[in-house]
Amino acid sequence: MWVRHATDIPSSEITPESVYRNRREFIKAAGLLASASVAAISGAPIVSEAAQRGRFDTTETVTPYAYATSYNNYYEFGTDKEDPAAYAVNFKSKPWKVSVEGLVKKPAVYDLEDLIKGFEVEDRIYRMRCVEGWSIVVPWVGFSLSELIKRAEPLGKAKYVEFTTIYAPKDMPGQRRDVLEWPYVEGLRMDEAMHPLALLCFGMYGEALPNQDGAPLRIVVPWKYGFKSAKAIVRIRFVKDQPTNTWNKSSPQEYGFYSNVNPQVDHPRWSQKTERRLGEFGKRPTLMFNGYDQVASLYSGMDLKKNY
Ligand SMILES: Nc1nc2c(c(=O)[nH]1)N[C@H]1C(S)=C(S)[C@@H](COP(=O)(O)O)O[C@H]1N2
Ligand SMILES: [Mo]
Repeated sequence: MWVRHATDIPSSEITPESVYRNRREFIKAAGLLASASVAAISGAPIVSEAAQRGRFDTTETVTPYAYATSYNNYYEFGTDKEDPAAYAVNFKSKPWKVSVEGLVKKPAVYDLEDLIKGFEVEDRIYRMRCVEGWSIVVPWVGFSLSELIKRAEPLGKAKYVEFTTIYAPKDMPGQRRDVLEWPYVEGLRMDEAMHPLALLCFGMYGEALPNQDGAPLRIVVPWKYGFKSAKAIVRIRFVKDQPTNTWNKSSPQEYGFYSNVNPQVDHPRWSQKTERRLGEFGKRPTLMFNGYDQVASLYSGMDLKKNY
């Protein structure tokens, strides 16, 4: 076991920043994850939580662990928000293989441990906003997807990266129903995937990812609607043409390929102007690119109403 399992934590436990930071230090000290670049080392003087936040971190209040792990979207385990926590409990996320393939110089099938070995792991406190109008702030654990992509050495012809979730209908009750086409597929344009904010993620709150949040490996693309952040990834494929993502296939008028958070483009069935942060009352305005303005240049010259 390379990190303590999140399921060992009582769901009532609220995880303030100081606690999960300390846990991350513990994980590092135990050599269970590759050493991280986070400046703080165990025994360092106590600094304010805000001061510990890194350049990618939002300064907003972190959503309590219990909310982020009990209100989920993960249709492989059912369509209700409570289903993933209830039905993913026994999902086997180990051993886990990931295939890096397609238009790359170095295709390979990795054991998850080898896929992430040698990279500098960070906590990244990101907002994530679901197209349904709720949002969370979570300290994810991982590293920039761009690091992995560089190691794979994509060919010039590779214009997009496609992510595929495991197909395991025996273990994923939702895959025995045709609510979506399985397996779940997502994709990013190469420059989006190379943006340092795009995170290859295998933990949250200093722990391994709980099953309901996509164990053992997912992506987190914080400027896009949550469905772009595919869970339980087994295949990363470099391709020439824009991949057809599952939600686009299911309902093309509602879900595009880009799916950048955009309060000016309403979903056909609901407004995108405001959102509710899990654990809070009331609504807050939704921000363009979910507040991640640094990605705007990726889309200069593009009509983001057409390319929703
Ligand atoms: N494989 C897979 N990945 C998925 C989904 C899914 O149904 N299957 N749902 C997506 C949606 S709609 C959202 S909002 C986020 C939710 O992530 P969370 O449950 O960790 O908050 O996961 C995304 N990734
Ligand atoms: Mo979502």
